Amino acid sequence: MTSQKLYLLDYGAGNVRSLLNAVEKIGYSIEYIQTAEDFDKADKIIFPGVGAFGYAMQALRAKGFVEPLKAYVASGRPLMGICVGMQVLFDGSDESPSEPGLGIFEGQVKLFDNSTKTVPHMGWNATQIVHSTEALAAPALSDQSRYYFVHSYGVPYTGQGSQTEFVHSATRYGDEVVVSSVWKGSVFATQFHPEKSGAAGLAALKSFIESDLVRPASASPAAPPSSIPEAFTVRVIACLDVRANDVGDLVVTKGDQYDVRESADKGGDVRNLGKPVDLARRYFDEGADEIAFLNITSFRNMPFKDTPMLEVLRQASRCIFVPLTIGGGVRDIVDPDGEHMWPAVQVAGEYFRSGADKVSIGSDAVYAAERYLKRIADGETPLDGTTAIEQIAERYGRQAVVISVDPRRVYVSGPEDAPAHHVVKTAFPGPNGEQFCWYQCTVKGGREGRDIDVHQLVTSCEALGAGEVLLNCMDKDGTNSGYDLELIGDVKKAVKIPVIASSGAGKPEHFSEVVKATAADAVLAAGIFHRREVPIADVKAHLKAEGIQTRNA
Ligand code: 1PR
Repeated sequence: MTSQKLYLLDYGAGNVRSLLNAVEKIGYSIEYIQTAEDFDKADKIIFPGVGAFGYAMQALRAKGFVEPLKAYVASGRPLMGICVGMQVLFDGSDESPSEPGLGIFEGQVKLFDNSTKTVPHMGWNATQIVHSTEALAAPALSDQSRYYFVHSYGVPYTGQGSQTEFVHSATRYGDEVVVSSVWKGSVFATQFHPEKSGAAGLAALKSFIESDLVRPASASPAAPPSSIPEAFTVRVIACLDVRANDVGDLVVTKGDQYDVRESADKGGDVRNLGKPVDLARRYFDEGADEIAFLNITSFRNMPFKDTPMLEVLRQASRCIFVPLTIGGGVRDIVDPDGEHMWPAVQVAGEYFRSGADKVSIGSDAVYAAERYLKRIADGETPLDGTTAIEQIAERYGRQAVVISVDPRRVYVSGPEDAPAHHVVKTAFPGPNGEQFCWYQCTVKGGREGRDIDVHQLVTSCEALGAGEVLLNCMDKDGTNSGYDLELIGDVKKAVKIPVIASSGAGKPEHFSEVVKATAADAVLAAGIFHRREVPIADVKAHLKAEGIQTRNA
């Protein structure tokens, strides 16, 4: 395939690796716009958006890009904005009230209401084309497809006034309908991430690149917000626990209640279920909505730059076009030479630059929550900006920060036996008939229990700025006996951010059960996918049959 050039607006937006990979995948190369003069030579620009509205506008201004960008648009040359790259085309955002937007489109970006739903809006949703322009070459969005959204702010869709001239599609998220793409003249922009939206997203990107897509100037009647259907889906996530085995090969392994070694009579080796990139690629092809790699031993004995997970991410992100999460060892690190220090935010930055979309933090989230609670108990300001969660959320947005929780049950006779903890009544009594339990958080891959419960952990981490909870359960991990519904339901009620149900999936019915019983936002499994016991397609078909919307890959 010939490699043609596209221009990418480089304003330091963080992770553009996924976009580069997607553009290359469809046969094009990227040249960066790094100075105001570079706008003159550009004939097709992609304007990526990562992070916050204010950060993006400040960066555009600092680079002297605001006027050249407006002039470029006025000249009628094509521009495609993505996510925050769409939002900054509007007048302004409640996210950064002091930073005016580019004002190319009329309207204000507003925060979603989290009293009625989980925020961020994170996952796969439909885009409903709202205008009746008989366009010869409309950007290729399909009403039948789902696209990957991740944002806490959006432009409310009204279908009135100037919106009839530029709104291309709208998307319902619970009780709100937002603009999901705009198209006017030769400006096309999406709130979702085409580069993370599988085949449908690549098709949207390709249609922008390969056609002229000039929308006729006349306004046309637009569909009313009430006509936009709910189409948000539950995400199905494949999780790969990765470590080196005893002969030094990097393998996907799988624990049984976190024990990843075969029994002694089978040799006691680390279980080997395949190669990380190969398996992840298989899951992408089979329709996984997201893939998580957990580096379960953190490779503590080598310089961080040499950690094999960076190369795993680089390779995986070249062939996988759904969100990738990386966990394990996201904290302040000192290299074995004792000299080179990597603050957690830099560790995360290396992962993002290698192709990750989110980082997950396990042990360090527990320590951060402990310090947060202590500051409250001591009457100090609870947020001091020193934790990895705060720093990564501030730099890359909270949607990029997942906390991975490894709890286990501690049975008690009643709440009075654990007054410092959030005790729940259980329908599954303990070994001595105990009717109650609390969920103790652990660190170091479950090897050390701490005096903090899951409720304390997730609420503290949400306050610190985490954007999502990956909720494992040591008692259920690898058992195939179904998710811990009591744990997940309890956490789901405690936070507004998305909760991923993990540990224990054994058959398709377990997935629908956990969604119906707890309203989990995503369902994750490992063992049954690795061992090919249940294909991802069967899980999705079952969810659909149970009335739960999923994405068709
Ligand atoms: O503490 O920030 O370095 O992160 C370490 C990460 O490694 C954490 O996310 C922790 O959950 C993970 N981890 C550490 N040790 C293990 C282990 O298994 N020995 N894996 C481990 C945890 C649990 C799930 C698993 C689900 C689904 N794995 O991710 O994939 O339980 O399994 P199933 O469907 O087979 O039941 P840090």
